[in-house]
Amino acid sequence: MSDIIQLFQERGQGHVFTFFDDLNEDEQAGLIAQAEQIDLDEIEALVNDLIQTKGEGNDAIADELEPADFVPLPENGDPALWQEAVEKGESALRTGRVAAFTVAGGQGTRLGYDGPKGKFGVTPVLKASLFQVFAEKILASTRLYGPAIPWYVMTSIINHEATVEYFEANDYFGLSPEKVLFFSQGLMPAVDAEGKILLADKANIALSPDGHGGALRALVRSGSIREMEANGIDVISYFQVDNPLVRCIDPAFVGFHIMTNSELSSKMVPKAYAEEKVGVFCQKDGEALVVEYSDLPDKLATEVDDNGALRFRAGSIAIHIFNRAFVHRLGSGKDAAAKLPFHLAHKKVPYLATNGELQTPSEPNAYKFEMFVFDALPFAANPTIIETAREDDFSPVKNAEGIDSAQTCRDDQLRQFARWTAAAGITLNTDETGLPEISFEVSPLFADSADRFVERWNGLAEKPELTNGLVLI
Ligand code: UD2
Repeated sequence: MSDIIQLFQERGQGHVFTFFDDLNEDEQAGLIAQAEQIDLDEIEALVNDLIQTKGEGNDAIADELEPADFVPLPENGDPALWQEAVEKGESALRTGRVAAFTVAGGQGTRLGYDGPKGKFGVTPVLKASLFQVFAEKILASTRLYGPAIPWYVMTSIINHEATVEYFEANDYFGLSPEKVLFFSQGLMPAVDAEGKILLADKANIALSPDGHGGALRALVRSGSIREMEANGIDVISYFQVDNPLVRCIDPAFVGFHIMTNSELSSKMVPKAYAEEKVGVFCQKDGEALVVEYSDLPDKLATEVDDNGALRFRAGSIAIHIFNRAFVHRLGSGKDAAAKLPFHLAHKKVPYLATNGELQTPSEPNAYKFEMFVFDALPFAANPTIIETAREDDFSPVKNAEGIDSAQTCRDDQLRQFARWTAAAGITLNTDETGLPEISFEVSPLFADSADRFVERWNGLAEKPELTNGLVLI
């Protein structure tokens, strides 16, 4: 008997191999390979700590939380400091210290889109995909600053092949193929209430991605961190696949990160309303942390300060900069004191019962384990949080309809384009929210900021008429 089967039996997980003898050789090898990826000590500890002691803990935290400090926008703070940050950031970009990094391993269930979420078309006219928008923004920054900016894309077993094929089929959207680097994140098994690992079918364990926090381990395991070190990269600009408004490479943000000698920097926007589904930057015993919206007690989420503003208003929009050595420290697992915790999600997971029948539960029957990348914050030296303008950095596509949908994101892009044309002296007809009457598009390759738009527009020998369907490339 294979050692791994024996180990699983000794640890009370032998049922994973119930149908082993029914499998062909390839399937057997596949199942063994899946089992070998699972750290049974880790699963056992998680079952004990999270499932069997569920419901304890969290509330006590409420009294100890304070809002986190952040650097306000130049108009609310210190314009000279921001200017200094831009200069420092640009200099880091010119010397090739910066990489872009996208987490794209999620399932995108809420959007109801089949396939890698990054393929979803988001721009108003061309319906260019999320991946294309990011690629063009990175290309635009590369053209501006010189050295090609490498772009690391984290996928998962669910979408790795389809993602790579999509880039190949589209010539990497103008980027050098060797500068676009894909790696797959880790997986965790789903378990039942007793901690038994579930089978998806006779030959497969019910595995799912280990959360975006798995990015830190995966960056190390894939060799990406070593590669960055060899290439003199120490600044990792992190963003999620769902937000086409993000400034993938933002010199001011890079500059603040470097100036403060930060191991992990983050952007915040003031929350639009108390229930907004974003984590909140807080402080506890002098340490910065993000409290996820579902964990923030209502009392704190709705509390207002003397000016009537939400007291805990620093919303996390999942835009960060990591220091490379910091990722190495956390992702290698060598520093036992600096480990991302797992969070528990109670879900409906179809599974194969030991009698060989496939069960499709109508109620949550299983637990999944996920790490959140922002849980790295308390471990970081000199964490820096800067304010950003929501309209210039954040409009995610999460839902098929309503809030944070393709429609709201398209409108936010149009509002941004209309602000840019206004900066160049062309006033479009808009509604009271700034949404123009016409639908048009500015490719990041034409301009990716108001200033650059003005510069490019003024430089055009023949200026096109801004009409419905116009695309500026
Ligand atoms: C996330 C944040 C929330 C806020 C919001 C902003 C969490 C738990 N919450 O909410 O505080 O910042 O974003 O938009 O993160 N992903 C992977 N692998 C995984 C799981 C997710 O790559 O195993 C990626 C996924 O592809 C996406 C991103 O992580 O790019 C966000 O995941 P989500 O949709 O689960 O996060 P959400 O919207 O609940």
